[in-house]
Amino acid sequence: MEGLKKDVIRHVVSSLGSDYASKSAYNYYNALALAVRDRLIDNWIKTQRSYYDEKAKRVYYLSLEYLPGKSLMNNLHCLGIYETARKAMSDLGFSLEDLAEQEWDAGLGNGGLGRLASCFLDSMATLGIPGYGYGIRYDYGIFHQVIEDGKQVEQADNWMRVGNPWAYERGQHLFPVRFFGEVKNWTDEYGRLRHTWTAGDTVLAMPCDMLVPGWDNHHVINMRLWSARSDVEFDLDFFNTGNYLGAVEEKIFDEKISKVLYPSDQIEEGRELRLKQQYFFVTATIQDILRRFRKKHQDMTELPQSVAIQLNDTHPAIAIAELMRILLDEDLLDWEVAWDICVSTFAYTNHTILPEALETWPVSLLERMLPRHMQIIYEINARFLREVERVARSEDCGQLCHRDLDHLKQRVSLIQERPIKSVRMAHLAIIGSHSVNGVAALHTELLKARVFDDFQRLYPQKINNKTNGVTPRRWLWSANQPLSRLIASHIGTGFVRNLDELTQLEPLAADPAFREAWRAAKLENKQRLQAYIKRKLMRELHTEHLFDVHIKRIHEYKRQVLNLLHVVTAYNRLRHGQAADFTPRTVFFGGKAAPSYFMAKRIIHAINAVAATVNADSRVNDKLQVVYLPNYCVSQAERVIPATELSEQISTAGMEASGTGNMKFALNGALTIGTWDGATIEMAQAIGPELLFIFGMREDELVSLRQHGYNPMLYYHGDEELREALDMLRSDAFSPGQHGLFAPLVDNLLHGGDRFFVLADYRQYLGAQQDVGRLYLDQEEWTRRSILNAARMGFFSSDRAISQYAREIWDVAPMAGLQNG
Ligand code: 26M
Repeated sequence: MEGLKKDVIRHVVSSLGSDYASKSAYNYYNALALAVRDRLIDNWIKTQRSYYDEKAKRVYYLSLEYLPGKSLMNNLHCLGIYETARKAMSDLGFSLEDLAEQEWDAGLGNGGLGRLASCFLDSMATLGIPGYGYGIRYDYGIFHQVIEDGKQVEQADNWMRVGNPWAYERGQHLFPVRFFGEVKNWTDEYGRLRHTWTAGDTVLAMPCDMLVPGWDNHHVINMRLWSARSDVEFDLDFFNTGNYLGAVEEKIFDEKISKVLYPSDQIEEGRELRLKQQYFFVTATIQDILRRFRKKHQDMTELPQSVAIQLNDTHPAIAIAELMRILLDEDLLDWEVAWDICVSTFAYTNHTILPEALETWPVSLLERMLPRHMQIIYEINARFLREVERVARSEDCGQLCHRDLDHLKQRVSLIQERPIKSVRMAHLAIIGSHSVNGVAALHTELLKARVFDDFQRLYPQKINNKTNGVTPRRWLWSANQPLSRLIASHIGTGFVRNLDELTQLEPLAADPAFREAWRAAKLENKQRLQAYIKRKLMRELHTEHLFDVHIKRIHEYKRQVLNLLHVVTAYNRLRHGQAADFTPRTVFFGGKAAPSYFMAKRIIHAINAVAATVNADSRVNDKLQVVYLPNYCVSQAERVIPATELSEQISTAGMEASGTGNMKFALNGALTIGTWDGATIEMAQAIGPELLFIFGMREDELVSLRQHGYNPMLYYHGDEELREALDMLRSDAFSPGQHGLFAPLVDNLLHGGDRFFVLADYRQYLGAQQDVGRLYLDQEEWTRRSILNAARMGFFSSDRAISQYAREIWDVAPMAGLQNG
């Protein structure tokens, strides 16, 4: 402890240039972070050396998004110095918890996809897998959300304004990135046609490294984020022409590339700068991968034995064309050889089946910005379509007439003709990879049977499932110390590394003393949230209420509106005196809407309007409260999830690829109210469906309802409570003086086809909520179920997920000797 104290004081003085006697929390947080980083870097260097020594196969995880959140507490726990740090800082006059609050969340992602990437890095480090995360260091992460007059307002997230003590910026290791220009043809010594991409604009990519430690094992891996730097200052011509201000303007223009994270998920916007971001990040990453590879290899055909590249959705899929370009134009390999290397190296994970989220880029844009890549994509497509024709003809399917073959080719082509000629990035990713995986069992089945059915027939071995998982280090041990300590006092701490060990809790579910201790831990978390809400929102929570929580991105398919209709109905029952047996509850909502997503923003407004009405109504507000948590983010999730008793996972069946929040809640002892969707299905199977509150139509039932003609009006006319709730929303019951404010929301349900079947599931949802309320009155039974839920969550560790990727996709093994310290 004395060592750490000395290091902290030294950093306050010599790294931060401050007087250690002026006790600024900000300085002491930064100094502590630097002292922790010192302890990580030694292990990082040793880890990297061991990869070279053992000629280990490396895994590269390419993702446009990461959501690490705050690093301090997690790193202290992983290094096993949390207690030491707590005492050291307390000696210096600080509470560690307060210091940790000084850190800004690294919010370099939108939601599930980005957080999954961060959980996966944690698991690679813990399992001792030679992994690297590659991404972009956005200057501005996901926007900061404030709620003004009930509406979302976005503010810039300048997360590095005060510096980032965790990152190593490596300004000397720059990689060139080219755009635009033209392709020149030439003939090589064997008379083969060759291509060279020349001229165009050049930007530089600067690496920033953030270290990711494993749990108690001295293994530290790297998240390398690229930041755009102009090459103007390196090119004296720019200044020598005398146009000084012009040169500086160009510098600013270049550096725009890594300026901001696009704040939308599920909706594709097709902006030119977004494509620039993708290629910028991809080419820098591939250059870095090949640089490392070439240190020990000359023969490029050995690449797949040394390197696995995982594409996190299609966002980095241009990497396939980029690696082809290098192998063809720089290494001068033959097409077939280069293509085999690519397919054996790449693997692709799909995270959504919503059609509006499938990425396409206009051919005209690609031709201009990346002319050589567009040529290569055309060539990939031509060869692929010939192959499709060959397979289709060779197959013994007499029914396959030419007409069908033409249709098949149109459907699977990399190029889509309408509405404008574009490249389908998912098709590129599928053809260029040896593995295509979905993120939960149902999701993968839907990929095979619906979205990518043609590819499933062409390559029956390619599509596979890897159900998502979450890291128990952050989402149980670090976020929920009261519960973790209780668990550890009965079964030891092995569960942090091997989550299956939680099954040892099962017998304790029958033990009244353990149940009481479990409830006490939960209450402590509820009180901690209560204090936080009081501080931030100046509201008083009732900790004896059932805490019912719905936090995630705001999206129609996630059906926050269904939850809201339950709240309005509960409100009406209470007002009308028809709810004598109502179990008091507080309903929490939280989440960001894409700034361009009109309906999602209106949903936020509606939630806040209902909240204001309910909370102000003294007839009901001792029994029902609604809280909107502004600026939902990773560190907020870490506070809210441990305090949650009921987890809302109520997406339209078939639409949530997996969900990972669902796992974090159950791991922390919340019960789930949910639909038969995503990984919630597998959770129900692992836990026992009778221990969750499952309701609603299933995916196949929705397909047939859609086919037979779904008429939301039938539900409106047939259900008095539903009609009352919708009529209130449409009138100005929740928006006094602003008539029609929420009409778009209601119209969308009644006259817009209710694409997400809110009305179809309403009555069943109310029934399930009734069951929830009733069970909560029996605290012994509720607690028993809560314990069993957590006890059976072992499968949903990201360690299990990563082990499956390593074995079944990457063909890598954990490093010997590094796994256990
Ligand atoms: C696309 C174009 C332009 C800008 C942004 C995007 C974009 C960004 C993120 C599109 C989709 C994005 O993420 C999708 C996502 O988060 N999917 C979620 O992935 C989780 C991890 O697998 C799953 O658990 C969720 O069910 C799934 O919705």
